Amino acid sequence: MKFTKKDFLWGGATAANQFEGEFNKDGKSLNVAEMVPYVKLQDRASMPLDISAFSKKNLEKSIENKEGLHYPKRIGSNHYNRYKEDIDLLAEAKMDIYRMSISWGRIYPNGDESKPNEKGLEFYRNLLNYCKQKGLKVMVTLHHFDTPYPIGVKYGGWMNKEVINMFVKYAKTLFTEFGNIVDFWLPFNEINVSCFAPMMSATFPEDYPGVSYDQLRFQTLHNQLIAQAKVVQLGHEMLKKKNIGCMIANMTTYPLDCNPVNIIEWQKSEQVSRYFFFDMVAKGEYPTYIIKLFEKLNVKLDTNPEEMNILKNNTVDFLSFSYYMTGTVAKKEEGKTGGNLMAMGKNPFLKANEWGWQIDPQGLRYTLNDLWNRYHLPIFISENGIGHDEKLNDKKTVDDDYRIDYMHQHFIAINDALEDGVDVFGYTMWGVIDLVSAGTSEMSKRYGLVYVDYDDYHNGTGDRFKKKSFNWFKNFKETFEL
Ligand code: BGP
Repeated sequence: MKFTKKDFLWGGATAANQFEGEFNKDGKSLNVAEMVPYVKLQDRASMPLDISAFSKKNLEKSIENKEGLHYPKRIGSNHYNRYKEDIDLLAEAKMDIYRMSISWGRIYPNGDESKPNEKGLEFYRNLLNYCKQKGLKVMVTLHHFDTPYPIGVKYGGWMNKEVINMFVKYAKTLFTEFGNIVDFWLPFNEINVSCFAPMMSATFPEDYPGVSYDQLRFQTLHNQLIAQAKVVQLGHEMLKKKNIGCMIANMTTYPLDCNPVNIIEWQKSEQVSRYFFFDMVAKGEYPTYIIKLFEKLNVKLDTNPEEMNILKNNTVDFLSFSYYMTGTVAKKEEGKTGGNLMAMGKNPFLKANEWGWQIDPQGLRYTLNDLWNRYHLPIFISENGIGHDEKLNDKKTVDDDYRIDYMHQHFIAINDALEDGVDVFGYTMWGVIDLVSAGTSEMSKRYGLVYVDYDDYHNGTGDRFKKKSFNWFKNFKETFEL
């Protein structure tokens, strides 16, 4: 049997801060994501990331880099200079869509300028036009962990409501410039990350003495949710299209077993770690379970009825999420594994990659059904894939059969969900051309169908080589058997 949905959009995804390089060219400012050094991990499965690395004090050292530390995201995969070659590869792989992000700091380096940086606009104009020339649809993320650092310094990051206005101004510029060539917009990548690590949105606890960490993380998220809703409102006015989503890091879990205490624990965890974020962007109001949580944590949001109306009236046109793994939840945890920000409970039925990320294609079918049943909105899977440490072989390729198997199983799960009646309309494979890992800052945690010749210290030519999975992807629509 073949995959039946003819107009399904298949493609690949990247993010500016992990892929472009040229971190200070043509007027661009540094962002928080680019300031975290690469530190060799002794034990890869010991993730998640140590978020204390994101303290302002630590990051400041990286501006002058007196300690000789290495910052892989500043060089990325040198896409800034090789974008034509990269887009050619996506077109050659017969992709329908490319998900990329625009770097805020290339357009408004300090956030508060009255005019955008023309050089930054020019780069993206050329890139987007080239995508169109090659027949690719484009999905653009406006914020992929890359709040410009100057916004952190001058405004204290996303705790400051002024940053909402700066972000809306940035969105307005992009809608004006590229509204006619971009097919889908995602104001935020994994918006819920700000709730787990507000420092990644330039909210540094050291700037807010006396304010609790819970207050910081929920207020940072709240301000981003308001920005998200305002960008939806603006997009609907300016673009006259319904093509705006919001991307959420989806961390599906199962109860460890059928012990009722574990079921209750799991249900609570699903609400707080998953449904909360989808509820906010799809239904536009704070759910009662979160209001109760705020009471318990003594979180008092700085907000007003006008903001609540904006949230309610400007919900997303489609749902979008990243899906890599699933985990388990129990009252008494039995051991944790994987995840770049949050570790998850182990599942004895699943295998994991080297970083402990548990591979679960069936879980994708479950997730798609679950979200469809809950929200009845079209769904786009904007990230999925498998990270592997790889080297080029003598034939200048990588025999990544595990990636082919991973894709095959997940594509079957998507087809199953379609058969179940879920309205899922597209998929972009993460890190389609090798790039620097968000969580580890390693180049050697590779996701691509295309190998990029750089190691963790950026030794190498940066040349691109097709892996075995590239050819599989190129042909799967014709040859794919379910
Ligand atoms: C998501 C991010 C991506 C990406 C991916 C894989 O959380 O949106 O930027 O990198 O996860 O994670 P990692 O690079 O840590 O393996």
